[in-house]
Amino acid sequence: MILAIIDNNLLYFSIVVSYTKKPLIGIIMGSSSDSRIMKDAAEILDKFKIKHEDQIVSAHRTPTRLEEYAKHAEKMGFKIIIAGAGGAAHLPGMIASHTIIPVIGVPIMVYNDKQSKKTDNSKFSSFGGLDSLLSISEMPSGSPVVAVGINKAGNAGIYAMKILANEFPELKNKLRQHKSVQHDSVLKESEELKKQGLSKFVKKKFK
Ligand code: RP5
Repeated sequence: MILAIIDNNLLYFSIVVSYTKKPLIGIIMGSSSDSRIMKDAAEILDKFKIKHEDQIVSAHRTPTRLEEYAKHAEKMGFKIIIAGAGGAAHLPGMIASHTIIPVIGVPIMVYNDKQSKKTDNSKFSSFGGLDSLLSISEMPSGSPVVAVGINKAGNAGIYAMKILANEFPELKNKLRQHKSVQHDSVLKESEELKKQGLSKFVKKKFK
């Protein structure tokens, strides 16, 4: 949509981008093994009809691609990049160093999905994801990346929506609705707990 804005007798034409028309968020992850966690970000964005483009970009295995991706993201006009990585999680920080687009980092606890022998624990994070969290959050002064909790990709999706809501006011109502659904579901569970008593409630809920 093109809007004409009259300000002090000057006529400006402003292009208003709808949040439903083109991808506004780039979701990237260091490996296909991160996809099971990163899908939570995609799911929340899909639920609120926010388009996103998803790719695998590895800071260590595809360093030149990482630089190309930063250019691609700027060209695409992404407003936010959500970047997930495990272990020595350099992807969010390195992407942030190549672009001015805000980056939300998702620290991922490394699993051993790709191991042929599922009993081989060699790829399991010895640090429970803290390695990744610190790699993402401890960026040097002047080069910030925000980090959500370990494996909390869904929160990255919600936070991205909150940033977008500054530009697309329709999203503000959707975020308010989201809060109210959460509120109601806590009340409903509390009522059930009160009615059934703690022991029965736990048995039923976690059987
Ligand atoms: C990181 O190494 C990735 O982000 C992933 O979390 C982890 C393990 O990757 P794979 O060896 O399973 O591909 O760079």
